[in-house]
This record gives sequence, C-alpha cells and structure tokens, in this order.
Amino acid sequence: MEGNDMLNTICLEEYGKDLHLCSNEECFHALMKLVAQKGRDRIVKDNGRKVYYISAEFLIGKLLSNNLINLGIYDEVKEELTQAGKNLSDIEELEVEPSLGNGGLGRLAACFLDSIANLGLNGDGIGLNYHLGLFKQVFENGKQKEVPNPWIGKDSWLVPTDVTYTINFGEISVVSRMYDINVYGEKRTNKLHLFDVETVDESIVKGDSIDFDKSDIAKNLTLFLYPDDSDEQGRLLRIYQQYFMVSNGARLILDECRDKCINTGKTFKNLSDLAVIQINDTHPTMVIPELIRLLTENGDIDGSPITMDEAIDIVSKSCAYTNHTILAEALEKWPVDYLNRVVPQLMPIIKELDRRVRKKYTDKSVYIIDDNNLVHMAHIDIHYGMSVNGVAKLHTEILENTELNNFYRIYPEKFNNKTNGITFRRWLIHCNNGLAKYIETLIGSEYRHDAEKLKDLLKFAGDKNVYDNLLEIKTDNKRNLAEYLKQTQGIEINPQSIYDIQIKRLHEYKRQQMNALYIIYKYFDIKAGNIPKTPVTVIFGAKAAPAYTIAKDIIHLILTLSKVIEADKDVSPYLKVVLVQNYNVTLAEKLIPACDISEQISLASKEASGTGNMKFMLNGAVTLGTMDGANVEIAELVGKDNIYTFGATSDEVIAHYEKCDYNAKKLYETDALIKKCVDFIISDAMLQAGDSHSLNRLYNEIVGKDWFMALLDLRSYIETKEKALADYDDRYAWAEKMLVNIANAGFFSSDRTIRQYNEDIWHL
Ligand code: CR6
Repeated sequence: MEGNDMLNTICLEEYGKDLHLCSNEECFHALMKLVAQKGRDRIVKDNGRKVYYISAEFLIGKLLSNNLINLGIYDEVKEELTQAGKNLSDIEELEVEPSLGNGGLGRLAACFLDSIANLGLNGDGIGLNYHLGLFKQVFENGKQKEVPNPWIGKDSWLVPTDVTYTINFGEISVVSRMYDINVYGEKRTNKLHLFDVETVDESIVKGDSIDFDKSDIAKNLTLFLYPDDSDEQGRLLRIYQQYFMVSNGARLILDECRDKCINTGKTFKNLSDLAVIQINDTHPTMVIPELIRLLTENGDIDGSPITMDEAIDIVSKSCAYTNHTILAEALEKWPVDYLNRVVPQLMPIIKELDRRVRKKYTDKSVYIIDDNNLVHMAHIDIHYGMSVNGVAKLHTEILENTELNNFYRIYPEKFNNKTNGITFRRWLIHCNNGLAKYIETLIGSEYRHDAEKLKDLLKFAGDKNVYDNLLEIKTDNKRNLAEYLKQTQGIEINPQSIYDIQIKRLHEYKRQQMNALYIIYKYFDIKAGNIPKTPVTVIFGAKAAPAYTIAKDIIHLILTLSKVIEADKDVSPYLKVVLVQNYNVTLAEKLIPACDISEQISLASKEASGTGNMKFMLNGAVTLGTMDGANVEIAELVGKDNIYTFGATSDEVIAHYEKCDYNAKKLYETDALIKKCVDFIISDAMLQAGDSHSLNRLYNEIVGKDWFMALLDLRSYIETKEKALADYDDRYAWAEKMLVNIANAGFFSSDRTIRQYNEDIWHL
C-alpha cells in the first residue's frame, strides 16, 4: 500500500469497489482493517518486566480516530477520505462508544494505556467485558431514567482469544473467555484484556430497564458495570465480579510469567522481575490473596512447593496500589460473611494476612479485619503492596497526614504521589485538531512528543494576531458544539454566549447544587435589571448513580431550573441552563474544546485530583475552582491572574469536619442572599414546573445538612464567578489567559505521569 490509496486498496479487496463508491459502514469496516494491518507491525515480543494495570473500569471512548492518530496515519487517511468525497467525522458517528467505565478513574486507566503504548513500554490492561456497561441516561419528565447501554456490535474492536479459565466460586463455577482490544502506540501495540463469562445472557434484563435477576451469576456476571448494590444480592454480585476479574487476571499473569521463566531460567520466586501489578483503587484488591493462593496451592513452575512466607513475599514485591479517594464511604469494606459465601477459598488467606498484621501492630485501625468483621480492602493493599500512591499533590498530602496517617507512620517509604494526567493525543490532537494544528504553526510539532514544549507558546504573549486566532478557533468550536447539540439532542444554544461548563459524575461533593444556586442568584440579578453584556450558557453533563437519591434530586433541580428560566422571557435571552443527556467521552470531546469557563468547584479536600480540569485547561478554558485536587497544581502553574479560585481551604474544611462545627442552617438563616437562593428551590414557580417531593427533599437536605458545605462557599463562588464573567468581555485579556493555560498544560500529559510511575514504581 503506497501513498494516498491505503484505504482504497482495502475497499477493492473487501468489496471489489473503489472507496468513493463505498457506504460509510463499509468505510468504517475498511478503516478497522487498515488499523489492524498497520498495528500488526508494532507487536513487540513480550519479554522482560511487564506492568499489568488492573481496573474495574476502562473508559476508552471511541477508538477509530485515536487509533489512526497513534498509528501516525490520521492526516493521510483523512485526506484520502476527503478526496473520495467522504468525511471522517460522519464515519466516526457510526462507531458506538464502548461502555466500560464510569468516571475519572476509568478514563484515567484509558489515558494510561495510551501513554504506556506510546512510550513503548510493556504493559497491558486487565478488566471485564461488560455487555451493557454503565447505564445509558435518558431524561423523562425532568428526571433521570436508566436504560441498558449495549455497545458490542458487529464491527467491534474486541478480538476473541483462546484464553479461557474455569473460575470457582463458593457455590458455582463459570468458564471465562478473554477478549482483547489492541492499544496502539507510536512504538508498540499493547493489549487491553477483557474477561467475559461464556454463559452471559442479556435476555435476563427486564425490558428497557437495568433490572435483572441478581442471583443468576452465570448469566449476569458481565452484564453491567457497578450493578445496583443497595441490597445484599447486589453487593454479593460486586464481589463475584471482582473475584472473576482478579482470578482471571492472576492466572493470565502467572501463565505469561511461566513462559518467560522457561525462556530465562527464572522461577516464580522471581515474579517481581517479570510482573508488576498496578491495582487501580480497591476493586482489584483480591488479586493479592488470589495470587498467594495460586502460588501456595500450585507451587513453582517445576512443581516444587512455595510456602506461605515465600508467596506473601513474592506477591508483596509485585503489587502496587493507587488510591483515588478520601471519601470514607467509597473505601470498600466487605463483610467476612459475604466473602465466605462467594470466595471461601480466599478467606483463610485473608485471615492469615490479618493475623500477621495483628502480630506486629497493636493499633487496631490498621487491622485488615475489624471488630465488626469487615475486611478493609485498602488495608490489604497497603500492608501487602510495595507502593501506595495518591493522584495529586494535595491528595497525597492528605493521605499521608490525615486519612492514612497510621499507615504512613508504619511505611513512609511506600507512599508517593503521582499527579494524574491526560493523553494529549485524544484530548487535543483528536478533539481539537484546529487548535493542535495552529499550535504547530507557532512552535512546531515537537510538543506532540514533549508536552513541556507547549511553554514555547508563552513567546506569543501579547501578540494580538495570535489572540485573534485563538479566539477564532474557540468560536468555531463553540459553533460546532451548538450544531452538534442541536442535531443530537435538540438543544439550542447561542454560540455568542459564554459557555460555562461543569461535566463530571453527579455527586454532592462536586457541588453541582452550588452551581445551581449561582444560577438562581443570576436569575434574580437579571430580573432586577442587571443585564449581562454577554449572555451566559451554563452547561452540565452528569450521570447520577441509580440509588443516589439526592444526586437525582440535583438533576431534577437543574432540569427544572432550565425549564423555568427558558419560560421567563425577561431572563432567557441572557441566561440559559442546559443539562446534556447521557454525558460520555464522545460528548466530552465536543464540549471541552468549546468551553470558556471550566467549573471545578468541589469542596476542598474531597476531589482527589480531577482530570477534566486538565482537559479544559489544555483546550484554552479558564478554571473557576476551589483549591482542591489538581486545581492546586493548575493554580501554581498558571499564576493567580489566569485562574479564578475561591472558597474554604482544605485545612479549613478538614477542621470543620473534625470539630463538627459546620452549621448550614445558621448560614441560611443569617445570610439573606443565601436564603433567597435556597428558598427559590421550593418557590411556586419551581414547584409548578417540577416535582414537589424531590425539590422539597433537596431543600431540606441543603438547609438541614449540606454535608459538603455548598452554603459555606456560595458567597465567594458568586463573587468570583461574576468577576470571571465580567473579565470575559475584555477579549484580549481573556485570550491571554487562554494562552497561558494552554502553554502550561504540558505537565498534565499522562506521558509525564506514566514516566513517573515507571521510574518510581514499575522499573520496566
Ligand atoms: N471519581 C476521583 O474522585 C480522580 C479520579 C482519577 C476519582 C477523581 O478526583 O481524578 O478518581 N476517584 O484518579 C474514584 O473514582 C474513587 C474519580 O474518578
């Protein structure tokens, strides 16, 4: 295949006709073939040490364009398609986004796989092949409804393999099969291994719901990611899923290492020379006792026995743990009784691990099994892994000094920080090709390999011509988003307005409710005659966990506000509220390049890092945020003139929790502005437009509890947001902020993060 007819050649082979005569479906299929051909050359022999990134989620997004970019043929292919009268984005629309992830943790895993392959490192992902994935969100009567999200179609990137295992649980056994998705890097092709159960049966799902028989494990095991766990059956199912993932993973790892041992004269005693296992949050924690079990039960590669002491030593040197949260309710603790039922073979090992901890330490807070017979999964990771890392500087500090301080004092050498990152190949070159190309005209293409080179953009500070171009690219992206939302969701937004965007999972600590209270403030302000110079569009995207009532109430609040404001002709020309349906990676790729103001307003100390904040910055949005997670590092990089920060500090917040002295009711009663905004939630206008039960429940929650202190920061939030909106009108001053943000985003490349993981933990 030569020059500009790579695709045409495939079309002739496959369909016996030229590219320009093929349908978009045929083009998509041909493109998949082309990717497979090109990627084959980059399969590198798996020898030496390899990292296995085990994760319950991989939020990989559509793959076509990214694969073309990573294989270095994107521009050529686009050109060939254009010549043939075809459009790559139209073809891309046919691809269904894989539904294998939920939020930041899953997207991080996907960015990491991309960087591992692009840096030429030996590393594969291990996870599950959920058929219906995370639910799809639809809005009905101003409320979220969850429906299944089937994504595996006839043209899928999944490749079935011959690898299968029998996985035994307490009461049943199932047979697994491994499916692979190739991860193409500039230097090598790695794999994402997704395990599935052969007997999975989508027909057990009831109608267009996410309801199914939770006890039928052989059929339901790989249907959904994070199935509802509000009842016991649901919690047991989560343990089934976790064990299925790690038992398959552990066996694959040992099989691959066995082959390498035979070639190199090593044994399982040298496992840590051959494999390092990065445990992404606690969902894969059972890989530790499972590996110990397999080693002690089956012995070494020559069949010689491995003792418990030896097995623990081997595994402890090979496993590393990443913590992604300090929210206590998100740290998994499983009842001994559940584990006994689902994985009885692991309980003796977990008890032995706990016994050893108890023998060494008197401090009960570091035990694995507590007085209530709960198994603390993170404690297994910390005692029996070689590394514990947080995901942003502040987060790691909080782990060391507060949340995990008891462990930090025992194992200071294990703790380290790895500030998260994002792959620029997806989050700039793919999603904002116009900006990527423009940057190239200014500073050359080196930044694609060395993101720190973006700093060269600072040379153009003050250059009005550059500012004009940056603003024009932003306006184009805003127009594209408006067009896309109109076509796909029937939503109309004004491209001349300021796009203020908050997209992330719905959670009280992320404080979408505080943003909603700002909107209420602004509504009153406009009604009072303060017409903003530039209209504002506040855009949200968020799914709420199906059993999280208050999160769903917040969704209802936003949708109801949107309706009330739309209907008010005094206000609607100047303020619009939009909640996009089924926020996912594909939508993020359209929203982020179009954003002016990036909302990162979590309660300080609660957002471990955030990664959306990095994507917005890279695409020239200005952050409006609290000093939380990676916002702190963004602020350090761009300086105070190029970010809007507000609100209580993490120390102040932690002190409030320690002293239990936060009182929302008092703030509500003593601050008339706060009261006015909160009261609007249950005003006549709102109750007429929405559901009184839901709005009242949310009102009571905010006034009576407000666990994540939205009212504490509301005033400073309003003031700071008003300042940002006013500053927007000085277009060149704003463009300078954009430039400084883009120029300083290099640090947040996941290539940097992965280099650090490799230097400090993996040593590949
Ligand atoms: N929700 C953190 O909350 C972080 C990602 C990736 C999260 C978020 O701040 O950026 O992980 N944590 O490290 C968990 O999922 C437990 C997230 O995505």
